[in-house]
Amino acid sequence: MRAVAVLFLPLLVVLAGLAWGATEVVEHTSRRWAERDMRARAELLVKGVSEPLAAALRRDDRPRARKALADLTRDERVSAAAICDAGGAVLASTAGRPEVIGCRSARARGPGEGASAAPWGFEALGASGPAYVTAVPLADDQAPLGFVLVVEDMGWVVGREAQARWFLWVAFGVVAVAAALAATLAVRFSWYTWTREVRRVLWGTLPLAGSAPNPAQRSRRQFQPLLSDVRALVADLVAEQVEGRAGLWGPERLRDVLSKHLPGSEVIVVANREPFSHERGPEGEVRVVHPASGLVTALEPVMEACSGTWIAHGSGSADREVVDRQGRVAVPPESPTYTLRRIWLAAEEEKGYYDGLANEGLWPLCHQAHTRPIFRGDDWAHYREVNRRFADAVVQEARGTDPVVLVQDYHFALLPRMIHERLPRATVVSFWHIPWPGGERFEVCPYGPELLEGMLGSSILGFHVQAHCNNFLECVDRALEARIDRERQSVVLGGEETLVRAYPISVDWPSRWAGAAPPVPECRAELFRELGLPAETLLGVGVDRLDYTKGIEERFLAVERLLARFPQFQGRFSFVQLAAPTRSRIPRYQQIERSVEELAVRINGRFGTGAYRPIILLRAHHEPPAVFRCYRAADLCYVSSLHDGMNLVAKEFVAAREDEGGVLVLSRFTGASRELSDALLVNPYDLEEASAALAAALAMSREEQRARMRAMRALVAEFNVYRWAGRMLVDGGRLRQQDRNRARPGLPAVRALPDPSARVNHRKSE
Ligand code: ADQ
Repeated sequence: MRAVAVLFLPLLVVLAGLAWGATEVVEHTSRRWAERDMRARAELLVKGVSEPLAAALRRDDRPRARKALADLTRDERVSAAAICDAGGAVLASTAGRPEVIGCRSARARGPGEGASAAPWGFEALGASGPAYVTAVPLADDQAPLGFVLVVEDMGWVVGREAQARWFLWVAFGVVAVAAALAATLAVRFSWYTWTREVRRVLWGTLPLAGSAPNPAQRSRRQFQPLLSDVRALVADLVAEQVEGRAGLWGPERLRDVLSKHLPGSEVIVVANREPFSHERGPEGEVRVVHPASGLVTALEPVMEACSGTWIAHGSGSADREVVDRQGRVAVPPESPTYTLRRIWLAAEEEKGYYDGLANEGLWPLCHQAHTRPIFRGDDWAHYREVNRRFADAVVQEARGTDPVVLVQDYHFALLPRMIHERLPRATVVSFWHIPWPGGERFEVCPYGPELLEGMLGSSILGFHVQAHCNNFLECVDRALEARIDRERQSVVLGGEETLVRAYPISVDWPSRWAGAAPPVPECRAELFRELGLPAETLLGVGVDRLDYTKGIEERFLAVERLLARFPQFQGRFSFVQLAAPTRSRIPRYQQIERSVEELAVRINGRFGTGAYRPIILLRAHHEPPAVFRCYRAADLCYVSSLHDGMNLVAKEFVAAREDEGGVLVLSRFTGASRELSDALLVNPYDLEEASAALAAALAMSREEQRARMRAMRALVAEFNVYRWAGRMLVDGGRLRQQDRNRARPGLPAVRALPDPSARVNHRKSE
């Protein structure tokens, strides 16, 4: 109703304005027409008696003039008349001529001496109201003789105008009412259509609270592009509302979410990488190491917030020495809050599952970084077997029948289905931390359908960005006989639905490592001292595992190009690269380690002088305090990934800079570039663009740095890792509730287990 009033009132005002304007125009025009008519009529009347009047004027014959004037006033509209001589004196006048209508005043309103002898007229106040006075000139052959004043009553004109005005107002009133009715109906109709469509969208949005929408109720095509945006928004709003709180996410809120949405649930994380490894040091001591891994960076604070169990491959040299008989150890070592369960893998298992299928097959398959994927039958067998062993561990660790299992990454594509088959009441939320390739590219993988089926054992399957979700759906479409619901962003396989959603990963906020670090100037002074850099040095930083997808070679080449193009930076700019060796048993990684080192040597040979080194390559794993010190000491951070699911280094750099200083130069091919649009975004292959961005970063004013950094910090603060985990867990909780509701007696079990023997039928026939 308010919408109708909002539309109707302006309409009414506009119509009233139009009515007023129209009456003005009509009155003015009809008045002009009436005056013209009255002048014509007066002229005609005067013409009829012009002879006696002209004679009376010539001879100054007043009785004759009066008689002729009396003839004039016989016309019903003429109330009075007078005859004036050429000098403007009244020669004769009928009775009833008002004093104000005189010969001199009439002459003064006329066209003046020597003007044409056309009649002229004017309005005046007559004896019985408004009157129109027409002056009709009289002349003989030689000269003007004078003029005749004809006073016509204007009552009829005024009456006609009032009538026209009344008609107009009535007409506009009718139009206003009709328009209001039409507007009301239109608004009601379109509002109904919109709300009906939005209701449909929302209904489809709350996938976790209802069954799949009836095809007959599908939203219209024009709403399709809006669907995912509206869905995401509504899901967020609903989540905020359900939680009854807004503001930044943190460990406490995450704990609240867990207790509200997954009350009494145990959380089990499965990841290849452990959050802490125990290594034997050179003096025989056991050291705790934080692995260089984005996944660990993201999940460790989550586990601390919600306790539970983390199941991972025990890969540290002293890992076995600190666990109990079941391979369990409480972590973090300094103040334990959750359990780490280690799985031991034989060397050949590790080689086949981890080095082989996962890192020589799936990693290059999913990243567009021009390294050919390698698929070996043995590796695939090990991959399946190791996935099965982790499934066993999940079953062993589960205290109840319905844990929430968070399956992490490309090492465990088969695990979700294995868990689902053994713990059908478990809620399996999987997250794929790397990009997902397009359909054509994925088809080179000989085990594609099995991988997809395995992943579709998840209740929820998460990727960093929507594009990866879309790619996944495309692959399912090409490889499996599954129903894809693009509106709900889900896949139904064997009667079971998996939601496919984008959950952009992030870092903890406020960053504990930044909080624990010394102030920025101190970090800078310490690092400069350690590296032997002069105080005025401009410093760039890169932090990566030594992986070919990270574009470290392209980064060094961009630094070289910067120094060649902008010689003013020679001797003044150094780039420190923290490079953690990774997957070193794989030949491609040995090759990248070599080529990165050779490149650093070549560039240092070309531009280095004395103690000055343009590239400082620190080939080692660094603990987080050292990494954050570098972020805080640097003038810029360059993330040049050739393809990256998200890239947490970019977000860590932002989180590290509470001084709002420093510039982030970021590859467009990272997931992070979709969020951090205030970074200087570059194509890392384009050395001209990249070197220009580095130069711009080094020349950027403090104000601009601050403005950009402030915007990025606000974004990372809001979209932090607690939110990432919270969103997935809230969705998992809702899905779980939905399953429980359906499992109540008398209701059909929609998420029934598929028949494993029938699974081969899910493959699309060739
Ligand atoms: P990664 O490929 O491992 O992660 P990234 O997201 O950049 O990449 O995270 C790397 C992490 O390792 C950061 O926390 C960084 O501080 C740390 N690190 C890097 N080099 C280090 C070094 N030399 N010493 C010590 N620590 C170092 C995968 C995907 C990414 C995705 C994450 C999280 O490839 O796209 O962002 O998972 O989902």
